[in-house]
Amino acid sequence: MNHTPPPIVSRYKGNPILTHEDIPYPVATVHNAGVTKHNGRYVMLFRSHRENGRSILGLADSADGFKFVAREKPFITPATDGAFAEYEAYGVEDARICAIDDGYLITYSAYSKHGVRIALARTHDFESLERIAMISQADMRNIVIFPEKIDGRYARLDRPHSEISPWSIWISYSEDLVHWGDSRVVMKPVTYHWDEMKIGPGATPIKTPRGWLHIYHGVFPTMDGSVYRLGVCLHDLQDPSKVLGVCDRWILQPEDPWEITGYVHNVVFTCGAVPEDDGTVKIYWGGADKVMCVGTANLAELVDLCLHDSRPAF
Ligand code: BMA
Repeated sequence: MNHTPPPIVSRYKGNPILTHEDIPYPVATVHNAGVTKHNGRYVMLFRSHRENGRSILGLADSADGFKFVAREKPFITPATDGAFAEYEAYGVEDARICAIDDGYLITYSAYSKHGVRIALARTHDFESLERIAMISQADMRNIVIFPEKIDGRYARLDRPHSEISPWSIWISYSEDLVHWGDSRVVMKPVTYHWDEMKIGPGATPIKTPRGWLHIYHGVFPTMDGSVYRLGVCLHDLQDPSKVLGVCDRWILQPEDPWEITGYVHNVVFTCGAVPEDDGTVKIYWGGADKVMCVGTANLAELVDLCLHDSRPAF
């Protein structure tokens, strides 16, 4: 008898959907992509390691969200002049896309000899890009911006580093997208739990009738290195600093060969998910920091898991 429960996330049979072999310029990996819909088509902003170990961001387009074609040239490479150049010199990584106002905000990790911090840029058409500001100091990764203002302010989930506490998810607010503050911690790893080592924001939060659904990553340390998995939590619609529930279980863990072995083994890592009109959500993840994968889940089921199979946010 088979006692395996049906998977929460159904993997697409054609995974991996994009690899370095599909890219028309030399790269070693394709992973950790932000994804959104623009004019009815899917746009994927993926990260690639160059063969010097530093990363750039490229674009791929799709009509159905499964079959993507990469563009001829990368979209974001480290700035070579101006205020951003000093902080992007070691590469740009892990972009998230937030559709808001009349365009798309892009947050990405900027690496340099000064550490890692987050840059904010905007596009209206995925053809041209305007860099807006560096929106954190060093030691911050994984910023996702809520796709609506809350009480007149932009809101974001972020992940500062800390030596005292395991790395946790915080919330911050801004009136102008440039200056952020009013920060407080909203969710922490739980000891001897699948996410006990660190957690970080994943995909741009999705609005549902019962709250903002956030797909995040959690890390567990083992004798064989760390394992990256995905989980879900739900934030209050009016006050997203309130976590209404965190699903006790992971929703996705490395299982396919290209998730177990690659550039960094045992990693599934998300930077983007696209909700569909039929109540499903397409979740995109990097497999082993090497390839891009996609799977489908039911949004109401994910919300139920947060509310009815939950562990404390702290
Ligand atoms: C994190 C980030 C991610 C990466 C993950 C697994 O710290 O660097 O970009 O996917 O590690 O290597």
